[in-house]
Amino acid sequence: MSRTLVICKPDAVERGLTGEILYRLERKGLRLVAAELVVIEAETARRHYAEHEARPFFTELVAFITRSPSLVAVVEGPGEDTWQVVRTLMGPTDPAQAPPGTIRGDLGLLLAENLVHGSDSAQSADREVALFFPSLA
Ligand code: 3AN
Repeated sequence: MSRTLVICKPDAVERGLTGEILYRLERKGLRLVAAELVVIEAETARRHYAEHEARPFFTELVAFITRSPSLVAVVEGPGEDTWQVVRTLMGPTDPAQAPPGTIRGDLGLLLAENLVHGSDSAQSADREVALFFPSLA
């Protein structure tokens, strides 16, 4: 069993797509372990996206993820690669390039508003679950 962090970002909440996104994860067979609708604090966002700190879009990224509530969740699956299962369901970063059948491919168009975040490795999953849900660490 392993767990990973999923964020239905502000664009997903604003567009009323959190049910659709969680539905896809649950239908796949992943189990919801924790979920919270919350406006992510700027400091938490900066820590979450620390690897992008030097990138030109960092300020924009933090402003976007903190602009309105996100649905932050932890999901669990039977294998060691739950993070990868979620990434496959999400599709590539740029929704315009994401194939049909994926969350981003079916529901998104904009790189900066790509609906969903999923941890990108087992190590990131552990770090991100601990950041948003310290009681699960
Ligand atoms: P992913 O969300 O697929 O893990 P990352 O980790 O490369 O993608 O990027 C994190 C977030 O930063 C993306 N979800 C996207 O919203 C934003 N982002 C990535 N590249 C760019 C870019 N070139 N311009 C604007 N925003 C970007």
